[in-house]
Amino acid sequence: DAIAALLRRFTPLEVLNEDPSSKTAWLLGRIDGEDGASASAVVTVERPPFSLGGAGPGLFHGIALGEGEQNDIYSWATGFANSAALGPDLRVSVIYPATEKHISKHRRQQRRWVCETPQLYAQIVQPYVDAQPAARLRWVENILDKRVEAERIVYEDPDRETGFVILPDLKWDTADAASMYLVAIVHRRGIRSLRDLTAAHLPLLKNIRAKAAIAAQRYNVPADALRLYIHYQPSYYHLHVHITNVALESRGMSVDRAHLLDTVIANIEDIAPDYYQRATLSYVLGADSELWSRWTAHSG
Ligand code: M7G
Repeated sequence: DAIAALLRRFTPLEVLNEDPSSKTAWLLGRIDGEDGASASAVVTVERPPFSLGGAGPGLFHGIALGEGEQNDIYSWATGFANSAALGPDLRVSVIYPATEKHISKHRRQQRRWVCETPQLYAQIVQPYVDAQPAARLRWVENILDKRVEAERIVYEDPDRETGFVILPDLKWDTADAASMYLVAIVHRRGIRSLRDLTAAHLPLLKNIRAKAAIAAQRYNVPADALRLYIHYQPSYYHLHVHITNVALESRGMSVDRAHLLDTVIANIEDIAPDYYQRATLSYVLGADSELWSRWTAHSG
C-alpha cells in the first residue's frame, strides 16, 4: 500500500526525538520521489497499546525470545511475539514532503514559557497568525469538504455557524477506547484560535460539548470520562477541540497549552463576553520555533 511503499524508500538521517514513556520516536529522513528528486520526511514510529480483546489459547504460539533470565519463580526476556492476537506491533505516521516547520516542531528542543498580554498578542502573535500559509490548513479543508477521511467522520452537525465534524485524531488508531482521541473541527472558517472566541461563539462551543458525548458513545466512553480542550497556541489556526478519554495521559493535555472547554465556556458566559480578548495567556514554546524567534526579536 501507499504508506509502506513510501517507507521502503525512506533513508533516515536524524533521530529528531525519542520518548521512552510513550514508546515513540521521530525520525527525519529523505524519500526519493517518482521524478527522482528527494524531499524531507518526518516519520513517527510508535509501539501501539495491546488490544487483547480476542486473545485465546494460541496467544504465544509464535513467540521467539532471547535467553532471558530466571531467578526462583521469576523469569523475564525480550523478543518478538509474532502474534496476531496481540494486535499490530507498530504504528507509523509520515509527513511527506515535510517543511522546516514540521521538522523543527518534532525535533527535541528547549521549551520556554511566554506570558501573552493582549498588547503582546497584537504586536507579536497576530502578525504571525496572519502570515500562516493557507496550505497549512489544507488537511482541514480536505476533511470539511469530505475529500479525505470522509468515511472516518463519526459525527457531523452541518450548520455553517454552529456545526462541526468529529473524527478520530491521526494520533489514534481507534483500536482501544482507553486511548480514545477524537478531534472536533468547526465548519465556520476564520476562528483562528482561543483569542478569537467571544459570546457569539457560545452556541458553537456548547454544541461541541453536547455532541462530543454522543460521538464518544460509539466507543463506549461515557460523557463524564471525556477531556475536552483547546490548545493555545495551536499548531493549526482553524478552531478545533481535542476530545480524549480521561484515562489517556500525554503532554498535549498539560497546562503547557491545554484550556478546558468547560472553563472556556464558563469564562465567556459568566465572567466576560470578551474574556479571551482581555486575558493574559501563558504557554510554552519550543525554542527553535518561529513564534519564539518573533518573541525574542520583539524583546531584544
Ligand atoms: P493542535 O492543537 O492544532 O496542534 O491540534 P498539535 O498537533 O500541536 O496538538 C491539531 C490536532 O489535529 C492534533 O491532535 C493532530 O494530531 C491532529 N491532526 C493533524 N493532522 C494533520 C491531521 C489529519 O490530517 N487528520 C486528522 N484526523 N487529525 C490530524
